[in-house]
Amino acid sequence: MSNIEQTLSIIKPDAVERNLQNQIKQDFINNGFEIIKEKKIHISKEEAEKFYKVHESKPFYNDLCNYLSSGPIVVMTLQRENAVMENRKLMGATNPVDADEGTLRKKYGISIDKNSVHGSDSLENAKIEIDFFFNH
Ligand code: IDP
Ligand code: MG
Repeated sequence: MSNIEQTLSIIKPDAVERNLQNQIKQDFINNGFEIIKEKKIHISKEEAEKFYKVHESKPFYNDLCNYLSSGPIVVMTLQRENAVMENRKLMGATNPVDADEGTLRKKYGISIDKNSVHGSDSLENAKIEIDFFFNH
């Protein structure tokens, strides 16, 4: 039984700055993801605050929003079987020092804030996040 899903992926400023986007896109393709939509953008602090609203109460919220709006990012809609969970597995743990060997955050992440990639954490949030970047 197939369960094709779409999820939202962001290549964060630290990775775009190091020109890693093609390598990371190839990692997605090698792991069975199809890149359905893609755009390179530079969002404002206000947009970052909206995107990360779930983290509003966290002590790192302000830094996080400054960071995501600090430079260009690449946002993508990725599609494959169980895309949400498979992307989370491919990304690895939030903190690169805890991420398993071979995961994107292990390979490319610099620190917990500069961890190179974002991925939706549920199918429900994937729909909201895809809508946020691609449907208005
Ligand atoms: P996730 O990106 O693995 O889903 P979340 O808990 O949703 O992790 O946090 C969103 C982002 O906020 C993380 O990717 C990371 O960059 C940043 N972040 C999370 N926890 C901390 C922290 O304790 N200090 C600084 N930044 C953090
Ligand atoms: Mg998250």
